[in-house]
Amino acid sequence: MIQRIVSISLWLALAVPALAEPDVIVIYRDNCASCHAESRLGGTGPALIQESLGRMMGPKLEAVIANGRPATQMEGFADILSAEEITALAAYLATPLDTVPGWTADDIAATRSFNADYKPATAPVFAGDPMNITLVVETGDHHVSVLDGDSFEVLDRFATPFAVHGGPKFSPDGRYVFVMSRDGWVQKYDIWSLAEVGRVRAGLNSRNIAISRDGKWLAVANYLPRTLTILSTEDLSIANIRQVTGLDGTPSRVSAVYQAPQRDSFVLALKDTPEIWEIATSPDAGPYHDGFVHSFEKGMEESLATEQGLFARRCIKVAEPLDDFFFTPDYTNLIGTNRTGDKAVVINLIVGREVAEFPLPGMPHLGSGITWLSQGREVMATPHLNEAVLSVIDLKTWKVIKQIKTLGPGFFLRSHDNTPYVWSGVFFGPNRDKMHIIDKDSLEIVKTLDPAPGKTVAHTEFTRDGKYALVSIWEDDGAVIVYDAATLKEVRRLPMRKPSGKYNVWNKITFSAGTSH
Ligand code: DHE
Repeated sequence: MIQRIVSISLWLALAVPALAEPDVIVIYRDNCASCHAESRLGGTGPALIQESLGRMMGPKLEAVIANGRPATQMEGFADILSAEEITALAAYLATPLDTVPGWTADDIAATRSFNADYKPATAPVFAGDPMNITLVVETGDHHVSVLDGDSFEVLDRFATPFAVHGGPKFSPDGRYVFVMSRDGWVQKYDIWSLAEVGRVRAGLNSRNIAISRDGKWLAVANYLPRTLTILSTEDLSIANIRQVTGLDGTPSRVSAVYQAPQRDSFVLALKDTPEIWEIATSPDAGPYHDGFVHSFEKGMEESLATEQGLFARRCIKVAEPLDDFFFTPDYTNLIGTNRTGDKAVVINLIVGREVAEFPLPGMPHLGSGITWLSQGREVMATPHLNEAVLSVIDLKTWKVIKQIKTLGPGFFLRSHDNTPYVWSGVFFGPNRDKMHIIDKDSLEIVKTLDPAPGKTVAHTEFTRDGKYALVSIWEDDGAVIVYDAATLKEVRRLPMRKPSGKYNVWNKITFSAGTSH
């Protein structure tokens, strides 16, 4: 009898395909879960469920698993998994979850927690200039270092939620900062007191945050669920949850949300529907001109609004979804691209429609764009994730006036009013250890720094006065290098765990032209 059971089991084992569901789940757990979470609801990487993957199913998904995804942390698995395993994994990811949890106002509220030891200071607890604090996001061990911008002393180092992405946002007075992680947590930190205030999970898979001009509201752009969550900055309570559904009824992911300070609004880049949304952060938002599709819905979500017109939505129709934005310094015009497209579209926010377009192939990364005056004309520059160039665009004529050839595709750009240079790192390829220094007038590379051969050198931030430039060695045993921004000589090297972005309070709250917002 026992022998018969063994033979049947053996037969079953041979008859069952090599990749039964439990095997695929093990492959998923071993290779994918550390970034995308065991639940598939996303962590450092996006949620791997039908709702998030959208059209990226079947062979497209297999190609991404095999070869990785340019410009992201997604590496290829072709050397680790067999073709059969990759196919099975893609099929597994296409299967719906038994239940996709919603993320309701109650769910969000249940995650809100506060630091019991927090005591708000009445003045900064450190001697340095609170406006010259620079935060360093250390993704190596999910911490933020609070750097004194004059002495470069680390005043505090606090733990953040898992996988912070995008720039932290400062309150207009520079006292508080809000940090967001890809899995939707928002953390509030008091710089004066050097202490966390509290945190809340505003989404399951989130993109970035924006703070309103008056500092009262914080918007969280979500991929999952398809919502924009607006929190009160005061106590992280929910002020509004906006379901993001296009005019044709298509639910859409929010690629990013931006503050348009002069307009008193949030502007949303939508990934799945050809619309741009503007959400009023004051009853006096605008200006607007006639001729746009404009709706002030008074649905259930709006019932939480405390003032008439607050959080009202304006919807601008565009020809195709635009998921990456850059704003002119006066926030009158928005330049948008579709990552898969080859042109940029200029949308005037007053009239609410397209006013120009120009060719811009090679996956420009407009979110990193910066502006400056070059020989009297206002220009913006953007790196490209797919091409070894920086495009420089005249903001009056909307013409690409120069493509500066670099040693590889870049990701971030930075400058400062008090420096004649733009700092542009090579982020991809064999030269990712190089940092180009570009003259703002001649638009030529005048020097290429190579401070840590073989290591990724990326992302620059300036001190408040523009005297020093801080550059990351983007490695787990990395560092922030402090350069004299005039002589381009290294003056300090501060050890850090995979430092990514760095954010100076003054440069951020004054919307310095040299920094992306
Ligand atoms: Fe980012 C900012 C989108 C991948 C590090 N990134 C932003 C912003 C957007 C964006 C819209 C501006 C938001 C803000 O600051 O409020 N990033 C995207 C993508 O669509 C992309 C290509 C794919 C993705 O997976 O989301 C992407 N980004 C990455 C990375 O792989 C990086 C290098 C590492 C990481 O942490 O994920 C990365 N992104 C950053 C950083 C900023 C950022 C450090 C803030 C830059 C700044 O100076 O303000």
